[in-house]
Amino acid sequence: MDLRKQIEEAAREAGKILLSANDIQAATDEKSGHANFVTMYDKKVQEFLFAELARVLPEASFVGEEEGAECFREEYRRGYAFVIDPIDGTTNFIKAYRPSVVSIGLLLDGKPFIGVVYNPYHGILYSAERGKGAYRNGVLIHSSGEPLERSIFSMGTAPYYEELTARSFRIAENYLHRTIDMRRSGTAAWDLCLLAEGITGLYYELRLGLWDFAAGAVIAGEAGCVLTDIDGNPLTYDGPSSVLAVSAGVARENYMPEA
Ligand code: LIP
Repeated sequence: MDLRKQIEEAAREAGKILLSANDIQAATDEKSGHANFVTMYDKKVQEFLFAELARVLPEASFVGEEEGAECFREEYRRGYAFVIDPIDGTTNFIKAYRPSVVSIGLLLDGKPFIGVVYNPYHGILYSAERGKGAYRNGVLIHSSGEPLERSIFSMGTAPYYEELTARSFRIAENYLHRTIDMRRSGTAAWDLCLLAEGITGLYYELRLGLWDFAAGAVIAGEAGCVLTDIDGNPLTYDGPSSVLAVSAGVARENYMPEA
């Protein structure tokens, strides 16, 4: 079975832990930052994936959201490095607001190589491998060809970083006047997949951990999207960043935020 298929299998198995979760509120702790929660299921899924994927690719290194620090060590720039968000959309998970997803990114020599995002609640799996296209449940997908004015956009509020709130909403107001309407899913990985599938035309968030966007960025990139930071600089994969991602159609025009 090829590497991407094996990672997809691991994501589906991890998804079963989310579906079997109960009494989530009692299993919840707070991390640093505003409304930044972690549940025992985030840790359980991360533990499972670290073990399972180490079996699949023994030479790989690992970085996961629940390791506690946005630690990107030098060794991740060489060879394979898994970048894992065991439950992207933890607040959604705690509040039973769907979806929350399992997000597994694989970097090769510090560059995005494979991405798998699995929504166990709706049985939807997105995956991509560099140079081989992006897929939704095994069907090839492409981003939208529509211009901004005929698109809906999604945004992330970067809720853990209150100093970013004012700018996040200035940009949202600016895009609301240039698009049809706005959506907020609560999970960056899912937002990037909806962009890849041509449902939205633009997604942005002013600060994300590498684990929030590593997998979704491969999927969106392979579906024809253009990804930068919020100021239009090339997206880097060595730590937290802002993300601005647009469809192939929107990429053809000036789409930078005017705020
Ligand atoms: C979440 C992101 C979401 C963002 C949240 C949070 P988590 O990731 O997916 O887009 O708005 O603040 O960062 O913490 O649930 O893995």
